[in-house]
Amino acid sequence: MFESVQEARTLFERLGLPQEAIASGDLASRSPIDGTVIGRVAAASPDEVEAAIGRAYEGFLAWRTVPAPRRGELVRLFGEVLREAKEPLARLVSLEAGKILPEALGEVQEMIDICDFAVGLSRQLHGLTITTERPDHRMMETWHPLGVVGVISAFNFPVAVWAWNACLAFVCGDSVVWKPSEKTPLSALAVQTLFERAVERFGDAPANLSVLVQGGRATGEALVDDRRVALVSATGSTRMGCEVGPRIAARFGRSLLELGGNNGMIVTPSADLDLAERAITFAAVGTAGQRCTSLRRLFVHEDVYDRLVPRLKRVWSSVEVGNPLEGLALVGPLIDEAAYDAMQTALNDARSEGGVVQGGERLLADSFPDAWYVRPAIAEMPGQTPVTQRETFAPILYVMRYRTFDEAIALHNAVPQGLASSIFTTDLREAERFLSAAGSDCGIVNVNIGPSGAEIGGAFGGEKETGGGRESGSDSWRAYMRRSTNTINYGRDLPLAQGIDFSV
Ligand code: UN1
Repeated sequence: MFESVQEARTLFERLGLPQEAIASGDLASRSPIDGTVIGRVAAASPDEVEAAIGRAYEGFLAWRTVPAPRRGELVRLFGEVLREAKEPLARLVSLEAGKILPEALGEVQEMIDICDFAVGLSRQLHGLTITTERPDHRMMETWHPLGVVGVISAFNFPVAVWAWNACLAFVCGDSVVWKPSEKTPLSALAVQTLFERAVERFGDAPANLSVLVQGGRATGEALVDDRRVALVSATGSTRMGCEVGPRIAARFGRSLLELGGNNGMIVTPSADLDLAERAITFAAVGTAGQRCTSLRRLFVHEDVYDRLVPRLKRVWSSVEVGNPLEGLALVGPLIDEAAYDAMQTALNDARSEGGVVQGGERLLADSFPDAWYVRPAIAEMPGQTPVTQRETFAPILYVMRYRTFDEAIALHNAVPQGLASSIFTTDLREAERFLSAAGSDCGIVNVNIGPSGAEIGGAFGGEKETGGGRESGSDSWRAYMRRSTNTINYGRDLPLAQGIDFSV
């Protein structure tokens, strides 16, 4: 029989973490696999958070003058440590967040990938040289380290989202204070320990480049309200972002928000339906529908609806649901009972709004009475009713028919969120229109792949209620630095800009 407490102990040992680290404290970690408490950690009080920020600030002051390529060396070593610890760390993520092992391995791989990306970046934190209107002058911009970066992360990507932020922050010369989800404190503790191993190998890094503060709301608030935290990067619900964003703005701090998504896909008459079926399945039921990029709204052209939707229903009724660390399950448990309740509420709303629902029922309650496994649900909706316009963090796919492409794009964009989107088509005109200024209004717009599972090389984030932040690849690093514009006069005169005459 599967023994989650034993598994947690074994993993802690394999990761080189002391068992005492998970033995006591007011914050309990429950494995969603069977609902058992697998460890405990101490939550940080607001005073402890304040002290932690002070330590991280000291770390920043020393780190900011270390040359960026040398800072990259620390992240390179961290990537090595992660490669060595990939399997046990992924198993711990499975155990604590409930995602299936292949996806947990993928999550750790995302951490390794962002390490590699950040190492390269550490030699490319370029500013521009800009032509100046004044003779014997030079104008340029320099990117400097920003300060302490606060990272607030969610349970569903308990390790990778921190890495996207932290690895960029470290090469940019910042220090990091991390408040992980109170549902996944052990994964965070493991990552912090692995990072410290890299710091040891590096040799002369300042102390407290990465500080972990565990806890719930009060811990997060202490981080959000502290003026020494130059940037707060927060991943979570739109409700959380609505509170956090204005509080940070009120003290003129910077925020990077990754909030809710309500991601859509359009399947047009020319689509390759075999590919579409596979992409829809991974995006809608993968991670038990608990990615911010999960597919939630599917718009199918009326000419292909009756070919595609019955196929999806067959997959939905047969997809293997079960223990994410054993067997062949593709769908693990929901994170907790509250997630199950929210799913049932959404399905009831869908029915009362005229939807026809297949699936959604609880599974495996006999073997796991304290865990929340569900059959993924597919809801055929008469239109884009209210329930389809809100994000429910569960495997529910709302399916709608459309007639004209204009109508499909309009429906697609008619929700408050704007994270990820996709289209399945082999028609060049449709694909390009979807990608154009008049197409999808999301931060991520894909053709012939689903909305989830982004690579780290692109900028990750979305518009509207998703919060507008961009993390990970492309030029996201700029959010973790401050820009100084420099004008240098190497002449013997003092010409003023705009030709102003101010001779005395
Ligand atoms: C998230 O769900 O918070 O694109 C992040 C994806 C992953 C990241 C998801 N690379 O699905």
